[in-house]
This record gives sequence, C-alpha cells and structure tokens, in this order.
Amino acid sequence: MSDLENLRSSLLAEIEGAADEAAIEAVRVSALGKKGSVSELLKTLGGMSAEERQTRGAAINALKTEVAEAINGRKAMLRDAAIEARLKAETIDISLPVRASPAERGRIHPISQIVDEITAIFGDMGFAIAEGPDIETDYYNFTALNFPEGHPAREMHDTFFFQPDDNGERKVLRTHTSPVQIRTMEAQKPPIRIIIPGKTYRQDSDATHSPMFHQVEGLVVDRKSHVGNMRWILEEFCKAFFEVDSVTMRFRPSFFPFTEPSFEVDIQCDRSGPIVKFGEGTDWMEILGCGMVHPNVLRAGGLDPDEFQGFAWGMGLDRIAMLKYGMPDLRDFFNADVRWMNHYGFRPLDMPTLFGGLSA
Ligand code: 2U9
Repeated sequence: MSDLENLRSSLLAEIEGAADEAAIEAVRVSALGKKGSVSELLKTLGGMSAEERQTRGAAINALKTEVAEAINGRKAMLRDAAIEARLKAETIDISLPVRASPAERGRIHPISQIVDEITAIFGDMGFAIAEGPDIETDYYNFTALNFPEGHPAREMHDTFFFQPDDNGERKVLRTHTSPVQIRTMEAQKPPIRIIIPGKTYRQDSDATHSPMFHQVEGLVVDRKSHVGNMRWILEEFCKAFFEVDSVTMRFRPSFFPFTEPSFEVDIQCDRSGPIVKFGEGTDWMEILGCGMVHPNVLRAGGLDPDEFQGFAWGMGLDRIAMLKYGMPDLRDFFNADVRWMNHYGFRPLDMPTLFGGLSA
C-alpha cells in the first residue's frame, strides 16, 4: 500500500472513531491544520517536478478533499447526535405547575385550626355554630346576662366603650361571645345546642393577654338538661381535643353572673417536662368555666325557667392553642410574621376531622 493510501485509511479510521465534537476537531487539526499530516504533504509539492506534481499533487489534493468531507460529515453527525441527547436530557414536562399552588404554600393560623378542631368535635355531638356581631349593645353584653347596673363584674371585664350615640346609648366591643346565646334563645325554641367561636375584646395586654382574643362558648337548653350532661359533654370534648383516651377533671365552685351554680374546671396533667401532657401526671390546669344558665338569663332569652333549663361553658382559645401547640408568646399570634406562620401554621388541605385525626 502506498504512503498516501496508508494515511488515507488511518485518517478515515480516526474520523470514524471520533466519539464527540472535540475528538473530530482534534483529527481535523492533526490532518488539515497548519502542521497536519495532509498539509505537510501539500508542502512537498513545491519541490516536485512538474510531471510528478501532476500525478502526486492530484492524489494529495484528492486525499485532502476526501478527508475534509469525511470530517465535515462526521462533525455534522456528531453535532446532531449531541443536540438530540441534550433535547432528551432537558425535556420539560409543561403539564407540571410552575410553582406550588396557594393551597400547598398557604398556612392555617393556629387559632383557625383550633376553631376547626373544636367545630369538628362539637359538630359530631350534634351542635350547630352560632355567630353574632363584635360590636354589641350594653344590654346584650351585660344586662341580659344578669350583670346588674353598677355591678362590679362589669368593671372586671375592662370593656372598650364607644362614644354614646344620639340616644345616649353606649355600644361596646363584646367582652365575651355570650350575647350570641341570648340572641339565639330569642330567635329559636329549645332544644338548643350551639357553640360560638369568635373574637372578644378587653383592655389587657401582656405575654398571655391580648386586647383582642378568642373564645369558644357553648350552650345547651332543653327541658331536663343537668350538670351530669354538662360534665359528660365537657369530658368527651377534652378527650377528643387533647387526643387522649381518658382525662380526669375537677369542677371547683365559682361565680359568674350568668350561671348558677358556676364552676371552674381543671384538667389533670403533667407539667414536669417542657410541654404539658394531658391524661397523665399529678398537676392541675384550669381550662374552662361553666355552669347552669341563671333563671334571669333564660328569662332574658324569652324562656320560662320553670319549663327549661340549660348549661353553658366558656373557654379562652388563645391560651388553649398555646398549651396544645407549645407557643410561648401570645403576641406572636397577631404579628403576621410569615416565618412564624410557616413554623406553627397548619396545611390547608389537612382538615381536622374525628376520623382522620384532629392535628396529625
Ligand atoms: C348565656 C348563659 C351562660 C358562658 C360561660 C364561662 C363560664 C367562663 C371564661 C373562660 C375563660 C371566659 O375566655 S375566658 O376568660 N368563661 O368561665 N363562660 S359559663 O355562660 C353563658 C353564656 C351565655 C346566655
């Protein structure tokens, strides 16, 4: 085989074997570059006789053309293959969402979560939700609830008063959700089973008190409702709410103008560790107040106390949320800090239910 044929077959083999664009470029430089094997051969033409140049020159030029074409062909093939591979690797699924949907990114505030949990528990026991205005009359907030004019308990509520209107009536920001029970008794006949979650207002502010806070109250009115029914309902509620199999509760005598007898209720717990554990331990923690609805309050709701009797209870939601979810400062609840919400908030699609779990 002549030297040209040798060079041709070795260059064509190298071209064929070049695996990527960098390799084929290296072959091009080694053959057709300034000091490439084919270029060096072309340089020898100058020293040849005219006759030799005609045959040898034509052969070298033919080799150069063939090698250049083979290189270009291989280069184009490798470029197409590289584009093909990149397209495959960079495939985009355009059906995927660009960013997480609001339902995945948003968070439910712990207070809303607690309201949803309590609603699920009492809803399961046949209670309805009742609501009423945040701005109340003095009558619904105090008088109808058996707070006599000038009674010291009115002062204990640290009420926010509005300026008197043209009739001299002074509206208030409701200090409890209890006016809603009066409005419900006026509007519907017993049996009544309602819970009233909502915002309430008192002039008080520190790490555990906020001027706007949240309560849930409950009311049952029927012909024969009694303290035993109340105790059972509150025990069932506490077991479900604190997600434990049993609770021990203590009913201490107390005083509220709107109930008689009245009780403050403690739940047994273990406060020795960093978080309070319910359903075990030797400590007590007050969680709610309750009592049998005072006859004057039934009368204010348009009901005859000789015919109907009822019981009611009230609970501060903010403190209960702090206890259940280990949040140390109440003021964070109302700071609208997204980082706090991301940490303590709940996923919107994890709705609290008794069968699926309240807070799991
Ligand atoms: C009507 C009749 C009776 C609601 C009740 C309590 C006891 C009670 C406090 C708990 C902590 C308020 O948030 S708190 O400071 N509430 O102890 N509430 S009985 O009794 C009613 C309500 C309406 C017509």
